[in-house]
Amino acid sequence: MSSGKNAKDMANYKFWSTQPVPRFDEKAASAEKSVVEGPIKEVDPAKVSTNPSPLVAGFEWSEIDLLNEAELKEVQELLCNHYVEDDEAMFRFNYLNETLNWALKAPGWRKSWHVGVRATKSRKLVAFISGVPVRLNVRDRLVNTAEINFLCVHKKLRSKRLAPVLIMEITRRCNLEGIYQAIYTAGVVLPKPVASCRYFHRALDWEKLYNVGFSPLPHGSTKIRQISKYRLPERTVTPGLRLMRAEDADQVTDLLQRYMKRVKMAQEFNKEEVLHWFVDKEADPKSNKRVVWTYVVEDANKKITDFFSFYSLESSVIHNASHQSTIRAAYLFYYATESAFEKQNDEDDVLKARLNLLVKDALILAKQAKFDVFNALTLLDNPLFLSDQKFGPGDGQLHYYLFNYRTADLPSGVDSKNQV
Ligand code: NHW
Repeated sequence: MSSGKNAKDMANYKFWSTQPVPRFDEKAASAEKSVVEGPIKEVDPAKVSTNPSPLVAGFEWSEIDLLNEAELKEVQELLCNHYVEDDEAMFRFNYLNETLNWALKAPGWRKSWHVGVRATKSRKLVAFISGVPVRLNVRDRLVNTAEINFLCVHKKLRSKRLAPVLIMEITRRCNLEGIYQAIYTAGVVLPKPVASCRYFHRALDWEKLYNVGFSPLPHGSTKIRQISKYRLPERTVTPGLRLMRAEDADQVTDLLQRYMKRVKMAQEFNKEEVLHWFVDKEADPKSNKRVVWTYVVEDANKKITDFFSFYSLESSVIHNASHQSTIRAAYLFYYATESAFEKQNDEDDVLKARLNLLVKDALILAKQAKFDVFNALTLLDNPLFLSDQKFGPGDGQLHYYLFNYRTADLPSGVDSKNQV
C-alpha cells in the first residue's frame, strides 16, 4: 500500500514529527560513517506516567486477555473486518485464532502489551494495538525492542486521531517495562524507513488467483499457458528433507544464528523462540491445519544442513463475484543453509543453486498443503531465487521502521546481504 499524501515532507506528519524517529530530511543517513548509531532520545524511567493516555469520552482502555477464548475471538473479529486491505480494497488479511496466538504469545509476551479500546456503553472492541518482546541485532549491537503489530481502528472511527493515542499508550506500556525501542513494519510511508522491501508472489493455483481477481491474464498469454507455467512436480527432490521436530531445535538455532549474522539487522533467536516460531506443537503432522511449516534437511550423520519455513495467512476476498471467499497464502519465513558458508570461489553460485532447490521444494510442499499462492519479500537472500522460481513483483511494499533508534539506512531490494 502506498501513502496517499506527499510522502517525505515532515510537515505532512503532524503526529510522527513529534516522535523520536529519524526525519526524512536527515543528512547523509545512507553514509554509515556519518550516522551516530543508537537511541534518539533518552527516556527517564521516573518520568514515565503510570496513568494511561486520556481517551475521548465514550471510550475506554481494555487490556485484552488472549488466554480467554472470548476475548481472542473479539480481536480476531475486529481484525477480520477492519485490518489491512490492498489499495483497491479487494482483499483483507484474515488472521485466524491460531495465528494470533502464535504471533501474540511469543516467548516473554505480556498481557499489558495487548491493548484494546472499547466503547464504554456497548463494550464493543473498536481498536487494538499489540507488542511482543524482540531482541534485535542492529549492525553490531543487540537492542531490546518491542515488535509492534496489529494496529487497527474500526472503520467507523477512522481519521479521528485515535491511532496516535494507541501508539502513545503502547509506548508508555513498553517504557514501564524498561523498553525504549521498537520495530514495526507498514505498507505506508512514515518517517522514516530503515529498509524497504517489495512483495513477490508465486502462483500455486493460478486459475483460482485469476478467478478472484488477484492475478491478471498477461497480454498475449492464455489461461492454459498460465496454468502450465506454474505447474509443479508432485514430489520434493532434496534428499533428507522432513518436517522439523522439537528435538531439532538446538541444531536449527545454531544454523539460524550463524546465517542471520550475515545481515545487518535481524531478530536474535534462542532455542525457546525457535521452538515457538518454527514447531507447531498443536498440529497433526498429517494435517494441513497448522500455522507454520518448517522443514529441515538432515544428512546421513544426522546433521541438519538446511531448513526453511513458511506460515499460513488467509486473505478474505471482499468482492466475491467468484463465490470463492478466501485466498490461502503461504508466506516464506526464515531459512538457513550451510551452503552460505562453503568456502569456494563461486560461493554465490553454490548458495543460489541450493536455495533454488530448497525453495522449489517449499513451493511443492505448499501446493500439497493446498495453498493458492506463495509470497516472499525482497529480503535476505531471496533475490537469488525469486525470478528463477517464477515469483512476480506485486504492488505492495513493506517498509521497516525503528522507533527511538537511529542507524544508517539498510540498502533495500537489490543487495540481499544488507537486509533485514
Ligand atoms: S501496519 C498495519 C496498520 N493497520 C492497518 O493498516 C489496518 C487498517 N487501518 C487502520 O486500522 C502493522 C487505520 O487506518 C490505522 C490508522 C489504525 C492504521 N503505522 O487515527 P488516525 C502495524 O500494526 C498515522 C503508524 O486519524 P486512522 C504496525 C498517520 O500517518 N502510524 O488514522 C503499527 C497519521 O499520523 P501523521 C500510522 O486511519 C506500528 C495518524 O496515524 C499508520 O484512523 C505503529 C492518523 O491517525 C501505521 N500503519 O488509523 C507504530 N497508519 O503523523 C509503533 C497511519 O501522519 C511505534 N498512521 O499525522 C512504536 C511504539 C512502541 C514504542 C516502544 C518503545
